[in-house]
Amino acid sequence: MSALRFSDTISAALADGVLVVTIDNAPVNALSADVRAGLMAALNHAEKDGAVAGVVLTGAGSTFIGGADIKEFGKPPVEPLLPDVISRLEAFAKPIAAAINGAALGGGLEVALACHRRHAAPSAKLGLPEVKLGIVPGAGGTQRLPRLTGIAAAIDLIASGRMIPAAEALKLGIVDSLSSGAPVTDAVADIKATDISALRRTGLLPVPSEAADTIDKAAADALRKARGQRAPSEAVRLVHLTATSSLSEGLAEERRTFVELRDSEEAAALRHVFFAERSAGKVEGLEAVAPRKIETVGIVGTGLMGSGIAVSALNGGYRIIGVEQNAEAAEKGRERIIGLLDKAVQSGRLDAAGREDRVDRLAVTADMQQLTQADIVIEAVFDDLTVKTDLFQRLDTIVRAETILATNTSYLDPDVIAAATAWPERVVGLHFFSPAHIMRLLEVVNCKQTAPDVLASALALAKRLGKLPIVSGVTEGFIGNSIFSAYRREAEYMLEDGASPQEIDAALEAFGFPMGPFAVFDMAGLEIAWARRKRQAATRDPSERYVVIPDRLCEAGRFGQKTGRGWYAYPDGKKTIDPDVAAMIDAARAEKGIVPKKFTAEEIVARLLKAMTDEGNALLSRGIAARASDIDLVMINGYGFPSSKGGPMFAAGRR
Ligand code: T1G
Repeated sequence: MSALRFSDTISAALADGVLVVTIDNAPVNALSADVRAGLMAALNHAEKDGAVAGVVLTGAGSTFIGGADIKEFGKPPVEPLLPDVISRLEAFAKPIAAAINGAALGGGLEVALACHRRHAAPSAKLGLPEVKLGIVPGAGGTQRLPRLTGIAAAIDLIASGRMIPAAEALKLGIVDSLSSGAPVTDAVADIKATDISALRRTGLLPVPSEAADTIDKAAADALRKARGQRAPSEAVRLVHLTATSSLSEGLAEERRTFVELRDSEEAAALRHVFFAERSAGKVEGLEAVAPRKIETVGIVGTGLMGSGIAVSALNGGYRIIGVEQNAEAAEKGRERIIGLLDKAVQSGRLDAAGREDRVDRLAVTADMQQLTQADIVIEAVFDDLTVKTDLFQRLDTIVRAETILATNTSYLDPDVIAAATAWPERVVGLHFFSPAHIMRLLEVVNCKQTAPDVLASALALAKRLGKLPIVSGVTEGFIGNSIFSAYRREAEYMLEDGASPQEIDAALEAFGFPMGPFAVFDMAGLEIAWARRKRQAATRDPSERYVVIPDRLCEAGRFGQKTGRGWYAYPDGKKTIDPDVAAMIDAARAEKGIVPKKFTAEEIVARLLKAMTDEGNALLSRGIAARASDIDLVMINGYGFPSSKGGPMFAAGRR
């Protein structure tokens, strides 16, 4: 087979009269300018060479094509543009087949859709995830996919941006076959057997007819899930166009919409989040450090947090040894963990075999000696310093020397916990967010004495748990709660200065938070912060402004939703404004001689954003957070900051 090279990333070989073109653009074969130019050159060659009966496109490595090159966004476009390459593919006079060897996403799937045939490896994933970047497919996805799947299925896939396995793509008519061997082999055979005169050009296929209410339901579901984000609703509109417009009209409208969205602030924010997630958990100098082998995870305490951590670890394929204080508590803990697995089965997230496999890997016992088998022990016991240090000192006498000890503390100082043990270098913080089997965010706390390979092991564990690991240095509240405390403090200051709880909440909800701060405090319970404020009272800086209003609420037994009253009243569970709270706020202002001021929603957002970014900048300058984008990810994934705004640091212009 003669090897040909058309660009740095595009090579080809003639196999049995078929030109097999390979895209090799590590790490994900993104459709960079070099890939696009190489593909055009390969097509020019295939067109002229009489020995070429047809073309097969495939990707090098484990990805077919991971999409357009997101790194090119925001830069001047370079010819040939992807839509031009795709139109050329579809109109090609000789048959072209896609051999989908791995993920075909975004522009990658759009390239495959423009080919005349598609053969996928069973392990391949396919999807049009553009809406997750605040854009819509910009190279024919909204116009060609419906011609294979019908409008309703196309709306669901494009508006959700979800990836589907090759088997589902086969069922939907997106691919023509699942390859038992190499997709390239099937694709070459298919090309040789193709009747040139009957080439199927996706864009020229009629849109399959389907019941109007099927389409309407798909559209309604998609818009509901979009929660006001613009890209999904534009995607729905563009897919609908296929029912009434020609391919060229639809492609033109799709391109116009794509360019407009691509240049939007929301798309820039979501691209920031995309790249932020890929740099999270990277610690300079740690790349060369080998993590310790972890297969068995010990979890002391199988309450709310411990059981969630256990399910997360079971999902990661680990063996779990849960430990409780006595046999009865152990049985309760086991039931709690299995109950969570049963919920996953009921919701269709887990099948029966997966449940059985997890139960087989689970043991919950009152015998702490079992932890000699553990490679890491995570404590999820009551957040009290004596309880935790006693436990770690006891574990020192039980676990093996290379076993890692991880504390899940939210507010205690893990350096103090580590210092109480015989080998502080094996202690690390793993601050899970509740519910631990659902929340992706995991703060990995790098204590003063944590050994590099222990930190590397914690990050490897986090990745296998499917978590988003953010490394934090040691400070009270680590990254997330430090910033949330600053946010809460500023909200209380604004309350005292003249804004009402409902005005502050409304402003933040209009900005994109699912709930404003006061509604969040009522949901979480006011007594937790109250207990902390009372603990800190003796050491509080008397010169620091202190707002007594939350204490007044707690002294009146108003702890939030659970007591039916907090910042709001909850008659029959419905949140309502409570005039008693307004009176308490007025009284507190009067005691300080504060004349209440009016604030606009913009002023409220700006002031709370500044409080978060001031704290964020302080954490960066102290080395608690490694990068501004880590802070953005913590606030988006742990505290409801809208990803469409990119996080507090991005929203405030700190990239
Ligand atoms: N462009 C540029 N770089 C990309 C990229 C892309 N599309 N996808 C990934 N990377 C980088 C990533 O930043 C990281 O870099 C490395 O590749 C590994 O990524 C016209 C306009 C393909 C499933 O949204 O979902 O097509 O940190 O850690 O876990 O309509 O990457 O190593 O320097 O995620 O194996 C649509 C995005 C684009 C797919 C592989 N496509 N990528 O996962 O690796 S818009 C997407 C992914 C578009 C068209 C529109 C995943 C993956 P670094 P990774 P992975």
